[in-house]
Amino acid sequence: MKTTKSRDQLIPLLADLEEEAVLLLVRERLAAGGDPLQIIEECNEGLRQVGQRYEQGEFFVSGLIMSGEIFREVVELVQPLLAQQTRGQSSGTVLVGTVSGDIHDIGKNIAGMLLACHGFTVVDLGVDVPPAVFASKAIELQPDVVGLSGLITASFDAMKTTVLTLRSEAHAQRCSFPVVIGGGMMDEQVCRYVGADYWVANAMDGVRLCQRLVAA
Ligand code: B12
Repeated sequence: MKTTKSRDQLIPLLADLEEEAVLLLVRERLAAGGDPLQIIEECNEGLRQVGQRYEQGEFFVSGLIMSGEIFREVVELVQPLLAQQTRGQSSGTVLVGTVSGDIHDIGKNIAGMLLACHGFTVVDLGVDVPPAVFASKAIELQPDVVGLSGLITASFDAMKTTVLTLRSEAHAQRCSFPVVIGGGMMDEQVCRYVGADYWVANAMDGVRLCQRLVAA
């Protein structure tokens, strides 16, 4: 069927770093009324395959950079449509950033974009954010949720230190914030190790979780 066929096309095209063909296909699918979230999910899978090929020595870091660049261009194409479709009524502030030592920001940016499309105020601290910066910004802003992003194994310890710093500063100020960790490697075990309250490995799950936390 049509959807299955184009899904099959987008993932391998991205995994093969076929920039022009990926962008052409995304434009065509959007023009035909394709679902922007579905496109992002497929690109996610394409990037996962790029990561595997990098691990297997088939791609170098330049391949990772190229895949990130293609995904950034895809996000530029889908963002206006997503914003139209998802304009939500939620309110609440989410403080996000990629933890110290980690410069991956595509997933964080997508999560931030989707949260904003659902009515959240998103304050983004960027990448390689030191624990003390997370803590001082959280104390200053009093967000409803703090979201830490991390894609590499080394991020686990950075997240752990960030959560500890946040909690001790917040305790001193007699306040508290739920901490959500996001990233492809996040699971229950990592969440427990890091000391966070929640984990997500998908931006839409993050949006739904933030909605629940704000409603509560
Ligand atoms: C693109 C990429 C890069 C780009 C990043 C560009 C950028 N601006 O982000 C560049 C080239 C810079 C890069 C560098 C490196 N990378 Co890299 N990279 C990737 C790659 C291919 C894709 C990552 C990505 O963007 N995925 C797509 C996004 C959308 O997915 P995501 O981040 O998981 O986000 C989703 C969810 O997790 C969630 N989410 C994420 N964050 C948050 C936050 C919140 C609050 C919420 C709610 C949700 C949420 O929402 C998103 C959408 O659903 C991955 C492969 C992979 N499998 O992920 C490797 C990968 C992450 N990189 C890897 C490595 C090793 C590196 C380098 C060390 C390589 C090197 N030798 O230099 C460096 C590290 C530099 C550093 N200190 O950070 C490894 C990590 C392995 C490990 N166990 O540590 C991976 C897994 C590749 C691999 N299989 O080996 N990389």
